[in-house]
Amino acid sequence: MQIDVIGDIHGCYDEFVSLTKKLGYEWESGLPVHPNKRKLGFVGDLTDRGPKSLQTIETVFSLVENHLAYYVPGNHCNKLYRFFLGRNVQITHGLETTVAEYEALSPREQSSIRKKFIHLYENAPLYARLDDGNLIIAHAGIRQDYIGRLDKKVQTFVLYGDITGETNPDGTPVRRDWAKHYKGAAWIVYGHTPVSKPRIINHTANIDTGCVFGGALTAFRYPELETVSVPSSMPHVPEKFKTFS
Ligand SMILES: [Mn+2]
Repeated sequence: MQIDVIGDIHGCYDEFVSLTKKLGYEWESGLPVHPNKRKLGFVGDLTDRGPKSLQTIETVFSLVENHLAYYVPGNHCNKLYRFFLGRNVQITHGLETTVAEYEALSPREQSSIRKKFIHLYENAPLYARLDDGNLIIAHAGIRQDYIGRLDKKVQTFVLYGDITGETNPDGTPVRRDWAKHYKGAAWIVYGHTPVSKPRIINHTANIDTGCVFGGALTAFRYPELETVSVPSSMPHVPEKFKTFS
């Protein structure tokens, strides 16, 4: 199969459109369609902080419904899902921008987008195993020995990364560098931790190049194993980008 996996969009819809055009997708139908029948993949975190979260949901929903894309959820998707279910979630960490877009809609439009997102989320796998297991898309990645499992431990890892439960001095969770120790043959394509350049090691590719923090939006092309990026229009927030030793 041929697929272009897109990193964390976080409402940066205009960059998403630019990236798909750079990858050769055509928008005549209102959706990005590739003349060579390539598909799109999404690592999750479609919404929050950026300007066009709801338009991003609309487009990804339609792509998945039309079998043009694969989507797996991120931690921001999980929180938005719980918000749409009416659960008592904190409207923080960027969710406030998505909620503000939502609250500006008419009740009818609210109902439409809420139903679409709930449908998208409830029908998404925790992570996607594609190309006979040679390609895995998982929001924060996945350890080799977790592949095939769906239990709570794996859910936490896939949505939040290899967290220790401790926090850094700046309040962010401590995340272990699982990719450094990955020894599998399958390619793991993921996002979640913003990096200034795509980080490709040991058949893992972190393609969250921090678009919403002024970095870039990146795609990983499979089976070519190449990345393609477009610059962000957002202000640059350098402290949001992780560096690895
Ligand atoms: Mn995330």
